Amino acid sequence: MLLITRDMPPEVLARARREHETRELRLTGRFEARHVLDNIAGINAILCIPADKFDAALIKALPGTVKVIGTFSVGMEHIDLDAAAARGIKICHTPDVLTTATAELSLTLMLMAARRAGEGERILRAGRWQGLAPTHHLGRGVAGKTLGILGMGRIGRALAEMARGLNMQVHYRNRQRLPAELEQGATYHADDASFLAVLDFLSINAPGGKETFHWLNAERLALLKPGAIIVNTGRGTTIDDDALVAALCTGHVAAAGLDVFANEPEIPPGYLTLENVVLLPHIGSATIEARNAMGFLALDGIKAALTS
Ligand code: 8YV
Repeated sequence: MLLITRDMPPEVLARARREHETRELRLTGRFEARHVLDNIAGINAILCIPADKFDAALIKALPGTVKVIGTFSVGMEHIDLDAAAARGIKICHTPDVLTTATAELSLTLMLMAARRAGEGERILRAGRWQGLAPTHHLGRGVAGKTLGILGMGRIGRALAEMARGLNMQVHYRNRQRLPAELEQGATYHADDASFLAVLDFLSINAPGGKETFHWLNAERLALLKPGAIIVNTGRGTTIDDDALVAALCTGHVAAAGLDVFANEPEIPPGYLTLENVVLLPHIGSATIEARNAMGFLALDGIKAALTS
């Protein structure tokens, strides 16, 4: 029997019901281990999302019937992979199929932040627009500017391709330098200081977890050129929010576009009152096409794990 923690797109749910007996929790908001443990009898597979924290304690408490956990995400930092391996529980996730959707959202945030789109819409909706004026609501263009990508994996590379189409110069920081055919002319930086110093825009497309925790802290923010713009569709934990709020207040960082937050659905209150921040509710992969493909891929992985 398949335990599904959250509501799923209709076509995904229909396929899950055809292939499995299902127990559907339709959880919303904060996850607690008891949500799974109270409903685990007879379960051999689980379909979850990044908000569902499968830490070592929860994995240890799962019964031996559980053979696989499929996550409806490319990110896997919410699952203790070592604990799962120790229990012989297989893990599957949904890479590739959300690459374009997530890169498109990084680009959306970049353009929204650069052109002050959120702020402009708020002015209109509040009835505060006084008409077109040559000096009104000036933003920044992206053409000819330097985009730095932290994390040049599948999503980072898809964003780089889009940015080249906008005539941006792409620089990147990554665990290792990519081969030329993947680099496509992007400039690799072996250290943070040389990377941050040349950027007009910084896009975070790296995974979460310990390795990237608070990577963008006060020290690295200070290395950015004044007036840089930052977007994040990776994980909220990569940014030290207090430091970014401070940099947005002084204008050292001109604007930011954020789709992910450390303690979702909580938004650090400092962002809420700032006009120069675009805030979106973790919708990087939220296209009908990507979400269906993610569900199908997770179900493929679950089936393969149960039949191998
Ligand atoms: C997920 C994500 O689609 O794939 C990931 O790692 O963060 C998202 O794009 C979303 O969290 C729904 O599971």
